[in-house]
Amino acid sequence: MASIESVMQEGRRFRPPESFRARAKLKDAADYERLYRQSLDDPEGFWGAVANELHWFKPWERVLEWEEPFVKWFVGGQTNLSYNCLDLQVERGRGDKKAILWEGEPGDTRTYTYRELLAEVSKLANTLKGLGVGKGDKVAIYLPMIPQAVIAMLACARIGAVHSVVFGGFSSAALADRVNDARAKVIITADGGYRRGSVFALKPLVDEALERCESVEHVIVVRRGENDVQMQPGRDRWYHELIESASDVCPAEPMDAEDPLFILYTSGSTGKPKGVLHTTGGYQTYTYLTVKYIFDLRDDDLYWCPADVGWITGHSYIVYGPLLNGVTQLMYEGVPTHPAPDRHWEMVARYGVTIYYYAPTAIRAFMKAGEEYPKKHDLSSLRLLGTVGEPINPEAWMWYHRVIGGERCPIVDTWWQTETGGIMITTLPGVHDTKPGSAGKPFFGVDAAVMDLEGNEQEAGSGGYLVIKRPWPSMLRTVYGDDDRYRAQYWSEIPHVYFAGDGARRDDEGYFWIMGRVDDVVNVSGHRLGTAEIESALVSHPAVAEAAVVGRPDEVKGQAIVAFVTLEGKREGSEALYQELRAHVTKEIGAIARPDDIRFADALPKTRSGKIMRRLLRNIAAGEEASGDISTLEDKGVVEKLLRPGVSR
Ligand code: 6R9
Repeated sequence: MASIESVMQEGRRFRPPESFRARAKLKDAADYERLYRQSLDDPEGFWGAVANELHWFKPWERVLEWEEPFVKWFVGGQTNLSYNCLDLQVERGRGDKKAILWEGEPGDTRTYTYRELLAEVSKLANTLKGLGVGKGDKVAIYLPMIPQAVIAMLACARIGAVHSVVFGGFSSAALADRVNDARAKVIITADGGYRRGSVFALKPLVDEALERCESVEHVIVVRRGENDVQMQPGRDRWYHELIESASDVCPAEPMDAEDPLFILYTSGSTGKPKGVLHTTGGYQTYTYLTVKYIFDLRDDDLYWCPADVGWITGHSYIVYGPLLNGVTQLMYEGVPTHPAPDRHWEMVARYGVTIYYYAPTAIRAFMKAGEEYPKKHDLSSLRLLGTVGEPINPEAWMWYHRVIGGERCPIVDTWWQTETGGIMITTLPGVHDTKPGSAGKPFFGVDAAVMDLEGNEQEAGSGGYLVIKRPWPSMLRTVYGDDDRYRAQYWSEIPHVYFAGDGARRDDEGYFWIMGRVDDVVNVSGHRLGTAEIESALVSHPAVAEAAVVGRPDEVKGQAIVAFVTLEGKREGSEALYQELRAHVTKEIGAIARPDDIRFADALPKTRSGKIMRRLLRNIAAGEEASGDISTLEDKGVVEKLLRPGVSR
């Protein structure tokens, strides 16, 4: 809470630097106001015009059909995202322009022009077709950050297969759950990839997952780590062998605007991750426009978003949005601190990166490592910075502005979600003043508000729930296979509006200040995790009777994971069990979900109706007084014990 209060008192603001504004696509508040008004008054006219900047095989009949909570955009139109990312760029004279400058962690490099990328994508698309993959089939992608991750996504989009990218840091169990939920027919993976100077294996995790997945017929394996892997005859094939004989011409399949493009799993407040479903026409239109205006792209920019394609940021702002705009981008395989904490700055200087878009947690880690690292490099090529994934505290914002941006680069703090598909709230870099800690204003077409649970809009300055009052083009269409869950989760908490799950307030200039999740979702280093998921991983261990997981404020990660655990029978907590439970969660979900702290308790604080009092546990985890109303607590002795030193590991 302390951090929220300090944000509410934040009064600093920064004008767009004149040098930036002079060349910006949009530079006046009036431009923004006019376009924003138009986007709300005439969404069909506004989005129709934007969509027409891309290629359509067949024009749509209607721009928008809304039957709450189900939306259709560009009804009857046919298009293809892979076509728009590749063929269209070649047609527009960008064939020889570099699309991707890739660098592996060990320092090896590879580049693709738009024409070369089109050829590679077509080869893999033909290969997939040869394996019997067609329109509507699901393909799981489980890869390190190598160019084949982008190629695989575009190859799926080209033939109308639906991709489901699973972050390479997820465990085999998490992979199996996702593969089974989508009933994927093919998995595209690699032997391994580089991370912190050594190879991590992926293929063995796929082998393990596949013991539980019946839908998978083929596994395509990219050679990257050169680590030993077992290839199962008939099922597993090497990528390089398969594409060798494939034709590099593969016409893009005309897709209905509402045909599914991808499923991406994300955590919610209940145990099972949700398959967020995005479709084709609206998603491409929205990601295209957001990149164009929010990153204010110019043809000579070198754009870099060092996220992973396993997250929505990678989907929308590494793959689709940037390529739809014909940008040249840098892509990097490894961690920012290898071999030293200046890896990113060294790369920014060496390549001449102009736009850099990354997570607050990384900025806080860079800050902690010390400004001598960025200071070693010439960062003068940078002209625009961005952040995504979690609230940025004003101190980190100021450091980013001063040390990385040299006080000359606007910062766009972009609020959005897996479900929203694209950036929803941000400043426009040539238009708006920035205020450290505030994401800014709604993007075109976004009718955002702050409400109470009854649906009353809150006055400026008052906190409430962040909602969106009408559909936008890249809105999720449903939770894959579960329309009821979609309706219940997003369109029922507050009547007739999209419920984002974040707390927020709006100031008297219409700037939004996001205050973090209001549900049981924790944000650890920008990774979104459901506490229920981690709890269910913990209780699947035989020693654990009950578990409650909460977030605790953390200087670098934003939030750290604290688990309160009661044990079966007469078992006692110990260092060994602590390590064992951490390893168990890593195996069940992945290292990103590993608790930072496990407190062994005799009992968990519960209300008389048996609900675990999470708010109280959050206070205890944060080392705060157990404040607030504990009158419904069943056994007050439980809290006293939890507060006493010695109960934690
Ligand atoms: C894109 C992405 C979504 C959640 C969201 C919110 C938090 C994202 C933010 C931010 C404050 C920002 N979040 N951007 N909070 N300011 N600029 O991160 O998607 O992984 O689905 O997470 O992240 O809490 O609800 P996702």
